[in-house]
Order: sequence, then structure tokens, then C-alpha cells
Amino acid sequence: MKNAQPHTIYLKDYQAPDYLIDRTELLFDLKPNATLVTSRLLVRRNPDAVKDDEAGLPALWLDGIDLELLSIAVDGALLPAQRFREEAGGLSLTVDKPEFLLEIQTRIAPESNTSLEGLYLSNGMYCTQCEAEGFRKITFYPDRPDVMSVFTTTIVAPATYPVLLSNGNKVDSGTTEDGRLRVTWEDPFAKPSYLFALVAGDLQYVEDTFTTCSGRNVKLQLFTEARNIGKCAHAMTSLKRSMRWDEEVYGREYDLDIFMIVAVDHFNMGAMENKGLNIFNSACVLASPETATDTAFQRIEAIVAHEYFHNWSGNRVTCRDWFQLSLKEGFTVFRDAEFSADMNSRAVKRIEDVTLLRTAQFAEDAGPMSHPVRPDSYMEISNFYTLTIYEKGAEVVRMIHTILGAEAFRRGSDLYFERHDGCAVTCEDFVVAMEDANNADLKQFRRWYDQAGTPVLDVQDEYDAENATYTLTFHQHTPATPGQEEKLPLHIPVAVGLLGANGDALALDESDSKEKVFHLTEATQSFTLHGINERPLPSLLRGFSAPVKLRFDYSNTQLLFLMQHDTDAFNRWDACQRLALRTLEQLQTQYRAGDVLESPTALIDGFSAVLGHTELDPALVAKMLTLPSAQEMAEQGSEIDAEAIVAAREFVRSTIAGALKSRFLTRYHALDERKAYQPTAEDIAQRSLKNTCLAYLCNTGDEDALTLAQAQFERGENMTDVSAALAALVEYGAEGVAEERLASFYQQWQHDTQVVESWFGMQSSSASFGSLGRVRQLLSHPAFELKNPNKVRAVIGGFAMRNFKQFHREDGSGYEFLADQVIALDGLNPQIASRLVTPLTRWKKYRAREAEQIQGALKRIADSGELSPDLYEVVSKSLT
Ligand code: 0A1
Ligand code: ZN
Repeated sequence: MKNAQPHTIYLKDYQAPDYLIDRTELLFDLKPNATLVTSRLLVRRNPDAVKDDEAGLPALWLDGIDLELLSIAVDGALLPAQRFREEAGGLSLTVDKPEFLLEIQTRIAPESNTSLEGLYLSNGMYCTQCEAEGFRKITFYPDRPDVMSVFTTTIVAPATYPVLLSNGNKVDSGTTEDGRLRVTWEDPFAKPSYLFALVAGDLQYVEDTFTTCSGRNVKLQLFTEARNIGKCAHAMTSLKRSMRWDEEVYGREYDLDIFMIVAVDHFNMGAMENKGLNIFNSACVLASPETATDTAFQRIEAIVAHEYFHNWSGNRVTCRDWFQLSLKEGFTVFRDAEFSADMNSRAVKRIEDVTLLRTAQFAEDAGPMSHPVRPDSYMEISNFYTLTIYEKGAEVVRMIHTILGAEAFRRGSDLYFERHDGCAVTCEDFVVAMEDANNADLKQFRRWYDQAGTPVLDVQDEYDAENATYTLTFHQHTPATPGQEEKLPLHIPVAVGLLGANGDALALDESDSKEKVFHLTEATQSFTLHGINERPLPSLLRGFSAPVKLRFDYSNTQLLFLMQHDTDAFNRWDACQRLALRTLEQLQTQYRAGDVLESPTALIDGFSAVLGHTELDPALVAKMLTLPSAQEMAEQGSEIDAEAIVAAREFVRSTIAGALKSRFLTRYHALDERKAYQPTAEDIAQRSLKNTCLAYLCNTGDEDALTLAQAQFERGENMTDVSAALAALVEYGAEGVAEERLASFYQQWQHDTQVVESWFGMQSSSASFGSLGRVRQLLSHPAFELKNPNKVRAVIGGFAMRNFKQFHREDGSGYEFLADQVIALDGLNPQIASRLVTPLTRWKKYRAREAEQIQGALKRIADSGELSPDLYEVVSKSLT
């Protein structure tokens, strides 16, 4: 297995930078294959650097990759060759002065940059992506987040690029002697290089204004290609809501006079929070009712908010080093989740986040790439933009919020922002601010930051009727993870409520409170409640108060009771999930034993009752009626038997569909109101339940049901309803019908990139339609582009990550296919290749046959030639 230089970086080796850059002036002369970048850096010896008294001044290290060095000058004089050395990954300079002006000219080729890091072209438009280490592909620079500098950027480009943008405020513009355009931007806030951005293109924009809490007017602009200008309204509304929310909930006011968003089609992630100039993946910002589903509308609202919130949690206060990534990401995900909960249904937002955590983060935490929220080593930082850093990191912040309470948390965040404004800090600084502002002790809680793995919480209860006491005993245990054999007990906040026999919430103490948070700090710990006059049914870990696997021996009847009566909406849903998972597990066992599969009667009763609850939020009902995904089922058991998972799930779905057909139909018709599309929480909830019913109806295969879907598809009222109907027809209709509908849909929408992306995804992720043969056909479809991450995620990701049935075909062809794609992609875009390989990393959890096939596919990738550092890290860790 080859890689140019596998190299591990450790947190314990962190050292403050030797030099600081007080000012950074950049000049870009844009040409697709020969862009000239001139940088003028005011360099100063860092007074806080670790000093070696013996040797004078240390060399200045500048990171740089794929750059053609043209010249270097110090204080106006060319630097002689013996004073600098180009090495792999950068440039080392010896300048015997503690302060100097460094001028460097380099040449780069954006046109051939397919990694989408640094400066690249997307549909002829120049754009940048610098986080985490992309700036070093633009010019030689100390590309690390603890070097913060004030940037001035001048862009020169032909008149065919009328829009020239960078961070901060526009301070100058004009034309060069040869008729090219020139614009200068200045960002008054010192920032690390990863927040630098540049955009140049023929773009249109929509504009609005926002008046901040102190009365300043901020110009808001959203840039996109002309064809998409009608798709900007929702993002703009979301931005204004986010700005207001951050003022109201965190007291954070926006600081520049302008805030810009640009939509680009080729982007590795969702979006990027560059100071004053956010760059977005088009799919995460552009929407109209005709082209985008409710899910897309909500995703856009959340991502716009996330990037905007980074202006404080990330930009004004940034990370000292990349081991601290969760400092900005965990906190910002927590902030955006609370924002979405305030804008929509709180319970449903929580359910969605917990589902993601349980399905994918728990799997990551139990696999070869398992790492703590604050990792202590990495090979390639791009591999650490993970669910653990983001989602588990957000859970850790949420637990601090739960432990301290909302007001104390706000005092802590105020102190954090005030104390560290303009600085690059650590997760520890965040926790200390929370403690200092509240005189709190989070000593043991800190273990959440450096201990990997998902804790398992076993719970037992005991009721003593004579003394009217109820005791809950908790035992916590975190399984070993790579490199961390021993685990210590964590501080786990467990929110608990008790239900009486008639379904009422019982009082837990004299003050009549109906919910309590128990603070677990030991491996085994009991809590006794007094004055409990009947044997209660516990509702545990309400709202998912900690990211753990909770085990309590509920009977089916008790779960059905919680589904009906729990006042905690999240736990109502969770009871339903537990019942479904248990049922599915039993059926897997029956399937493996070759037994006749038993009808899931308890689950049918539960679903029937839920469907009858017309006063419950329809979005919550839709979530309750949604079975755990095959991926989540795989995460549950000790050994993955893909075939049994698929068989059990298909059996439960179709049995429920058949048994509750008339209930689904009644509910469908009652919810099928014709009204103008609005992405409001209420309407979204209604459509989600309606379309859940439609999918079950079509699952019966009945002609009537498919006709209903066909009619909904043809009405074409909004993309949510159209794509739900199409997906149902593709999954459950006859193959010819599916083909015909897909063709007419493509015919209608081929001009719309976002719709085409979801059209790809719908096919490749369909268990019945998305065979490997179809997926191969999609790869040669004219609209497919291996260089476009969204298309890759839709077709290849849709197949490998969302099409459990076809991907795990017995002959192992799915694994071989994925290996081929990963190898092909690694040469183009290492970040995407290393993310795409994820489904192969958990081979040890599969039955022997699949495990061998998957391991074989991984080995083939390992032996395919020189791997990028990104892919090398994931593949080598997975094979050990
Ligand atoms: N900071 C961004 C995520 C991001 C990270 C890396 C990227 O390129 C490799 C791009 C975006 C966020 O959290 O939104
Ligand atoms: Zn982020």
C-alpha cells in the first residue's frame, strides 16, 4: 500500500507559530491555466513562540502545494537562492530580521484543479475553498488557523467576469489599461487563511437589507448564475431569520456592512463560512416550490443559519489548531439545531438529528475511524469533518446546556465570546468560560471531549410499594475503541419522567416537578424517588439528553403505552422505534432460522393507534410510522446479515401496508388539501404524513394506490408531492411504468441541475429499481459528471449508502463497483474518494462471506497505486 509520505500529526506536538502575519495583501490576475498570485505579507516574530536561545531566529515555514514559485523578495530585494528552499509541502526561508515585508509571486492553474480545494473553476466561474488547508494551494503562507491576519485582496479579470468578490468591504474598483476589471476588497477583521474567499464570474444577484439590533443597515446579496435567480428567496428569508435569532438568543450582532452568499455547482461539502462571503453548494441554497422538496427547504434554512452563526462561533472566535475543530463545529451545529427547532417542530428536528446520530455517528464511533470529539492525532484533516466532530460535538454542547440550564449557558457563551473575541482558542477555553461564568465544575464532563466510543447505559428499576419509593439503577460502560482500551465513567445527564397507570405524569418530588435530570458520574449509580404511590412506567433519557445507547427491558405493552401517553414527544417516537427495532430483530432471527415470519401484531396495533391520533402533530406521526432504516438496523445488532435485514424490513413494511390500508387511505385523503405551496412547519408536516401514507399504500402494489400516486405526480403541484409520488411509483410500480415516468420527469427538468441530481439519487437508491446495471447506466448518462461531487453523491453515494439491498448483493459486485469508483475518484478529488469509501470500512461487522468480499475490495483499493493521503488514512486504518 503506497502513499507519498504517510505522516501522523499529534495534538501533543502543538507549538505556537514562530512568526505572525499582521497584514496580508493579495493580488490575483485571473487566467484559467495561469493565474498570477502576488502576496505582500507583513511578517513579525511571534513574541509568544517557543524560543530556542542558542540558535538565532528560526526559519520561516510557509505551506504551499501545487504552486509554481516565480519570485521572493524581502523588504524590496530579491531573496538569494541560498536563503530559501522548496520542500515537499512548502517553503522554508531564512531571513535574519524579526520583522519584514515578504513579497512572493506564484502561478497556479485553477482550470486543472479538480480537488475543489484552493482556487478552482465551477461552470466557468472562479471560486475558492480554503478550509481546512486549501489556502496553501493558492500561495505560500503559514496556513494554520492560529495565524490571523488582516487581508486586502485585489482581483483583476477580463470583463467577461463582471462580478469580482472577496471578504470584507469593497474599497476600490476600476479598469486596467488593457481594459480588464479590477476590484479591491478589505476585511477589517483579522482572520486565519482558511476563511479567505474569492469569487469571479458572470453572476446575477438578489439584494435585501437587514437592520441590526443597534440600528446598522447591512446589505445582503445572494449571487448565482442567471438561470437560478428565481431560486434565491428562501435562502434570503432564512438568512434574515438567522440574523435576528442570533441577536435574540445569543446577543450576537453582525459586524460588517455587507453579507454575501454565492451558489456554486461544484463543491465538496454543504457550504463554507468565509468571512462576509459564504460560498454554498447550489443544492444547499437554491430552491423554488416547483423544483425543491420540503426537505431541501428545511436543509437550506438550517445550512444558511449554520454558516451565518459561524460568524461568531468560528470566525470572530476561531480554532487554535484543527484538533479543536469541534469548538466551532459542535457549537455551531448546536446553535443551528436550536434555531431550526424554534422555526419548525422542535420534536421532529430532534428526532431527525438523533436518527442521524444513531445511524451514522454511532457506526463511526464503533468503526476503524472512531475518534474523540477532540481527536489527538490525524493524518489528513479533511477526514475529520465527521459526524463525531459535528453531531456528537453538538450533543456535548447540548449536555452542557442541559447541565447548566439555559440562562447559565447564555452567561457562559457571553463570557466565551467576550473573552476570546479575535482569538484562536481551544475546546478547553470554551468549557472554562462555561465554568467561570457560573462557578460550575465540569471537570469530569471534559472526558466527553477526549474519550471516543458510544457509552452504553443499562438501566434497572425497583418499586417499593410499602415505602412508596422508586429506584433507578444505571450502569454505564463505553466499549474500547482503536487506541483507547480503557474508558472512564462520564458525566451523563439523564432526563427522566414517570407515568402512572392512567397515563398521567407523576410528581417526582414535593415541588410537583414532572421531570428530573439525574447526573450520572459513576460506573454504577442508583437514584431513589420518594412519594411514588404506584408502580410507575419510566420515560428515560427524554429528548435524548445524552448521546448514549440506553437499554431498559420494556415489554411491548409498556412501549405501546409510552407511544400513547408520554408527554415527551421525542420519547413517544422513541418507544415506537424501540418496538419496531425489536420486532425487526425477531424477524431477522426467524428469517435466518428459515422459519415462517410472524405477523408483527404489536407494531400494527401501535401504528393503528398512532394513525388514529388526529390531534398529534402530523410530522411526528409521520416519523413514528417510519421504520428504522436498514443502516440503522445494521448498527443495532452484533453481526450484520444484510439479507436478513432486507427480508425482515420488507416483510414488516408490506404487512403493515396491507393491514392498515384503509387507515392510510382515509388519512391520505383527509390530508390531501389543495393549497398554494408554502414551506411552513404546518404545511410541511401535513405533506410529510400524506406522503408517508401514499408510500405505504403503494407498497401494497394495488392498482388503486398506484393510480393515486400517478394522479399526484401528474398534478405537479409542488416538488415535494411530485417527487414523493414518483419515488413511490419507482419503488412499487411496474418497471415499465417507472421507466416511463422517470423519462418524462427528466424531459421536463433536464435544464435544472438540482432536480437532475435528485432524479439520479431517486433511481440509484431505489431497492427495486436501482440495480447495479441501472447504476452503471446512470454513470454514462450525459448529465453525469465524475468531477461534480453532487452527482457522485447522488449516483454512487445513493447506491452504496442508501440502497442497502442492491449494494449488498450476494455476489459482492456492489463492493467491487464501489472500489472501482473510489479508485477512479481518488485521482480527481481525494476528499470525495475518501468519504465514499465509508460503506467498506465496517467489514468486520458483517458475516464471514460479506466480510471477506468487502475486505477484498478494500485491499484492491490499497494495492491500486499511490493513494492520496485522504484515502490512504481511511483504507489503512480500516484494514488494520
Ligand atoms: N466549515 C464548513 C464545512 C466545510 C469544511 C471543509 C470544506 O472543504 C473541505 C468545506 C466546508 C461548515 O461547517 O459549514
Ligand atoms: Zn460548520
